[in-house]
Amino acid sequence: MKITGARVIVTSPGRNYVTLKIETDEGIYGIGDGTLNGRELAVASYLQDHLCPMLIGRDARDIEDTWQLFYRGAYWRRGPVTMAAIAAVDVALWDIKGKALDTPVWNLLGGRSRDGIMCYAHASSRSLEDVIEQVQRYTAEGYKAVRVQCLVPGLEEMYGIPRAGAGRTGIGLPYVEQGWSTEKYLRFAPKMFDRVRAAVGFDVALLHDAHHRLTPSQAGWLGKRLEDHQLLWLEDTVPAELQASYRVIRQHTTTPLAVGEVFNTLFDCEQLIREQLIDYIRASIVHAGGISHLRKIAAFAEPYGVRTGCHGAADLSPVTMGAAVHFGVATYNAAVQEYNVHPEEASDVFDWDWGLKDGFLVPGDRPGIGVDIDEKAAARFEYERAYLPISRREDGSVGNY
Ligand code: GCO
Ligand code: MG
Repeated sequence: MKITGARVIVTSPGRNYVTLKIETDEGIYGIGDGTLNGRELAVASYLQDHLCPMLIGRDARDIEDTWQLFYRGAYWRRGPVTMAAIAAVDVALWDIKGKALDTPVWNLLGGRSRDGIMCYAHASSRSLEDVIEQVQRYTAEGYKAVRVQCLVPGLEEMYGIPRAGAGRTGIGLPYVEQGWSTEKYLRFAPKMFDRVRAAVGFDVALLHDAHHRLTPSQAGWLGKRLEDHQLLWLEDTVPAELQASYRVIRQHTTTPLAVGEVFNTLFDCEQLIREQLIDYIRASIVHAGGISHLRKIAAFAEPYGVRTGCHGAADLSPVTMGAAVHFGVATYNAAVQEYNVHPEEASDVFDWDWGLKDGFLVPGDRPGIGVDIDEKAAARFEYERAYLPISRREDGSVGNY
């Protein structure tokens, strides 16, 4: 089965998405996601200018060989741009294989370990009362887990998840800057969980994201203070590249720790997993080299008791989410999948068969990954340059996003 075409579709139905479509001489095509929030065109060029020409004429069945060709063959390895581009190719080829064999991708990954993967929703607001109401609403809808984020009193903006449209406009700048104070955050976060747990009880799993803004000792203190609230996880406490920091954090708290949405390969988390410094690895299919590489991360983590809790913010397209659902039902140590509703217009462009059932994401029964793209509709939503907000600390210096 020869690859006859490979093209990149950049579209912005509510937000930017980069999709790769690979065509074969048997009339079967597959799609993969290469979206890298705020740096989308770098991946589009990497694919268009460098990988697509090499794909033409290759056998679409040889997924592993194609992965190795692009990873090892480039000499310049790793990094988010490279690994998102490789992921787009990889997922498109798994999609083709599923369609060629007339079977969903979970069946190619060893079959099901479960019928659906538990997901978590997002309660996020400027007001704590509103956050509590959101948790209650999600619980009533059947969600088993909810991430809790709230505006820190004394700060002007939320952090971590930009409000809709943020980043597209700034005052005199093409990007938005937001003030940050770790001290104010640390005073508030434990009280927030005191209030939320008192209101919603312990039947719902709660999660929280610190977005890389703490030092190891601050993280240890926060984790310790939150222990009685029994979080499912405390995410991204310190900058993710500081793997050794987790030794300090781990010695100070038993709150479960998650890290890794910005990781691109196993090498970014090898120490964290081998030393059992974390409980959940958050690497995603799109940013960690596709299904083929994420499987290897998961396989490495399994004997150490580390489970996956893959990133799934709205910048991870319905294509990645489709692949993630197959990965989540097939992979033994997949624990939870982040889930964020995509912008409404995304369903004009993408058509997917995965769905939400009682707090679990479940695959549909189409062959491949079960997601398609309407290229005509995609052309109606032109790319718009967008940036993630920049964080500035109270002393004026740039902080970690
Ligand atoms: C999460 C993430 C997101 C990221 C975003 C960056 O846990 O979902 O931290 O909120 O900030 O996906 O592109
Ligand atoms: Mg996060």
